[in-house]
Amino acid sequence: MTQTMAHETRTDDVFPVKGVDHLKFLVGNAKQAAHYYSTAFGMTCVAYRGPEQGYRDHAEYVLTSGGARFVVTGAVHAGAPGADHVTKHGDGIQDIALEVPDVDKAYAHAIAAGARSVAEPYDLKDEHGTVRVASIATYGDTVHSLIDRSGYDGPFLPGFVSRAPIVDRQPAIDAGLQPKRFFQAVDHVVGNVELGRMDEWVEFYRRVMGFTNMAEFIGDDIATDYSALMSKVVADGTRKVKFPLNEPAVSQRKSQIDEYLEFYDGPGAQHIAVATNDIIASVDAMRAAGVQFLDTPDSYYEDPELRARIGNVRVPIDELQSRKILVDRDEDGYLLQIFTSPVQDRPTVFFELIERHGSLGFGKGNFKALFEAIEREQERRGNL
Ligand code: TYF
Ligand code: FE
Repeated sequence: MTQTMAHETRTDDVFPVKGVDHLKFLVGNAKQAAHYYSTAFGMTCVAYRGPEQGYRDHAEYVLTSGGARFVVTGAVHAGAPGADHVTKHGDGIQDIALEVPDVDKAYAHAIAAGARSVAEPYDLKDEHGTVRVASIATYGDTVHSLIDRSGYDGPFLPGFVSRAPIVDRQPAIDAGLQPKRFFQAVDHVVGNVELGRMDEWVEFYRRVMGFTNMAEFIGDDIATDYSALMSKVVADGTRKVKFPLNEPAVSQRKSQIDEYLEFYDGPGAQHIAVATNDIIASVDAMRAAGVQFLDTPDSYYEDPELRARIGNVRVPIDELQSRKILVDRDEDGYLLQIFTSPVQDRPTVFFELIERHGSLGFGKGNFKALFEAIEREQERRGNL
């Protein structure tokens, strides 16, 4: 079944990272995407840049929830950079930007280790200060921008202006109808890569960023039994940044990863897991706003083996069952998690809500139930 491997000990950090700086989504309609993340994900729009600022190519909205920051970018004319990204991939994540203490050092290390350059280090400046940025390529058309914002105190990046939230959630918060925040951080970002390439990408993150293989991964037998995928997790030295990497496994039916690769037209970011302190409140608020989550059959909650294994969690199992929230326990603690359906018409990018209580895992005990749920949706789409 699932195998374990000791986390490699590290003596020096060749590529220190402070965390995920932001996730940049290239979308067909940034105005509506910003509205969706405001209403359905409870995020706050804090900054904007567009034609009004003399920025001719895109409209860009910056949304935050605690420490999580999304940027949704839409082209405003046909020839704008990135317009072809949306044509090819649909709405998707083009940049998984990392905050680093020293952009030049990190970039030099990455390039020396064989990473492909997307942008050499440069400065962005305005009245709020200077931000140093560089970018390197990762899987598919996805990039990692490297960002040092220590010399800047503005709303996002030089050129962006502060703006008022798109929706005023305060009345709903005051009435107890919504939590203040639906989530407070990005927990992990998962990449889907081509068949047979997973180990190359694990090696890429090791060589280029000094990331190490985390204990949990999905081995061969689990893949052929039911999941039709293989997965390994790489993380930075502090384990603040965690990147699971999936590849399709050869199986009778079309793997969920094959379906993604077909509809995204290549490798890309598959799901964003966001960390919440109250998954019950978050799921209720998101469902009320129309977000659809994967279904979990009642048999999952009625399984005596599962009940025995998970023991007591902070809420009665009924509370999880009525909301289809999954639960998993390992030697360090437990976690609660739930997955949305894809958030665009293509069966590509989706989200996960995760509430951790000690567990550092990814819910391996739920893979069977989860993958069966995904396969039921694949079947409905006619892609199995
Ligand atoms: O990030 C993870 O590993 C879990 C499980 O296609 C998972 O969220 C893995 C692959 C997948 C969906 C979820
Ligand atoms: Fe996940």
